[in-house]
Amino acid sequence: MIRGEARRLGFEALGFTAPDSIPRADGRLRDFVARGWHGSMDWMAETTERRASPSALWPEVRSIVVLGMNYGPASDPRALQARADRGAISVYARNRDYHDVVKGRLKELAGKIAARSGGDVKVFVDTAPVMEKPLAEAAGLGWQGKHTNLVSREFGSWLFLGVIFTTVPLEPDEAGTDHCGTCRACLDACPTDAFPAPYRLDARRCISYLTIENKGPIPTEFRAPIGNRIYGCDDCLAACPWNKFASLAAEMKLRPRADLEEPRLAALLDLDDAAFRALFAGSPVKRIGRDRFLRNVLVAAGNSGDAGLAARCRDLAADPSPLVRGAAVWALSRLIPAEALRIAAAEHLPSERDDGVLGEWRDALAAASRTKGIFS
Ligand code: B12
Ligand code: SF4
Ligand code: SF4
Repeated sequence: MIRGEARRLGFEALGFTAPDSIPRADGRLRDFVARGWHGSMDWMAETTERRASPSALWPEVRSIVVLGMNYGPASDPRALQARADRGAISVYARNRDYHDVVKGRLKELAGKIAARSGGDVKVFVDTAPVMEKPLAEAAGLGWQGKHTNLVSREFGSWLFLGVIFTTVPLEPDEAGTDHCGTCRACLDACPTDAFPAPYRLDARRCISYLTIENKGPIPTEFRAPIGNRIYGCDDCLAACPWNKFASLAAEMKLRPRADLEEPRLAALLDLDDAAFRALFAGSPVKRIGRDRFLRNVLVAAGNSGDAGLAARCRDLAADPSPLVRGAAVWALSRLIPAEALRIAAAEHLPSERDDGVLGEWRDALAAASRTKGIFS
């Protein structure tokens, strides 16, 4: 019944596992947090015990159903990186928020399980303290590849995961086995060198973390490697050879919206709060808010080499948000000659407050004088 209903609801992958099936996750999660690789995601450190053990989260749980929904793209998302005037939004965020899509279906399936068995159920997708990837491996959906995400022989890197905990006893499936072999394509593909070792990720260096979770300025060392990625990153996922078996997302809500496939940076730089909310209504991008999004777009503008974007960057150097102003200064410093930067500084610096943006100006002017020799 569960397999049939799951398929009907659009879950292409499904497996069953037991609550004690991920004994190594606890030590590995603790090690990840102890090294500080979670960065500012404090919720990971605060929930370690419950996160690593389903029974600590819910002592009554007897079985875990893990589900996967395919969001495969039509083509390699990395192709967009060649178009510097466009912003690259990662595949998962080009239409409706998967949390809403997957959670609604999980609730429906869980309701059927509860009605049929009389047992209790709880559903989770992404935001709860549950380690979805090791559970998915234990339930036989695939294996955690060297890029740390779940790889499926049928869907490659492109599965969203969702989980149902239940008090109902259900026979576990066999765990997935590792098929990475000697491949290291994902490790070599990472633009910011975020893998300290195979199967291990330092989130602080990952573009997904830097552009989505990180609330402050993007550290300078990562701005150039970010290129035109303005929300998340797909490079390690897209590099995986197992994607040759992947297929296009069947769920229409997970196929890209035409206007989010290759949006123009010039148009995105014009977004005010109301326009941002309207453009990203129902999208996961909305979660980071206009200021963080504009910070990302400005980094891409700085990497574009397009001096035509400089006028808008100059306006944004006077934006009410210090996060936006700081990123605008960096973008300007990459788009206009040193002399013009000095003139812009003379215009903006007198009204600048000491909230980090002065430092951005100082660094930008110092870099300009070094590379272009105007102050020497
Ligand atoms: C925190 C988080 C992030 C963080 C940290 C990512 C990470 N790898 O930990 C950031 C913001 C960087 C992130 C980015 C992304 N995320 Co995310 N994220 C999560 C979240 C909420 C928790 C993950 C977690 O527990 N991390 C803690 C670490 C310790 O756990 P782990 O990754 O499983 O680590 C394992 C390995 O390191 C391994 N390991 C450690 N040491 C060793 C040693 C050896 C020898 C071996 C073999 C293994 C090994 O064991 C660990 C435990 O299993 C999950 C949802 C959830 N609740 O599970 C989504 C989730 C993992 N994210 C997801 C997605 C789609 C992404 C992005 C692709 C989004 C994007 N396009 O930008 C990127 C991918 C980046 C990447 N390469 O991982 C999906 C992945 C689906 C899948 N098929 O796997 C999830 C499951 C959400 C969902 N419900 O679909 N994410
Ligand atoms: S998502 Fe991008 S930045 Fe993050 S680990 Fe993968 S390739 Fe590196
Ligand atoms: S790219 Fe290669 S190493 Fe990375 S997850 Fe895929 S098969 Fe494994």
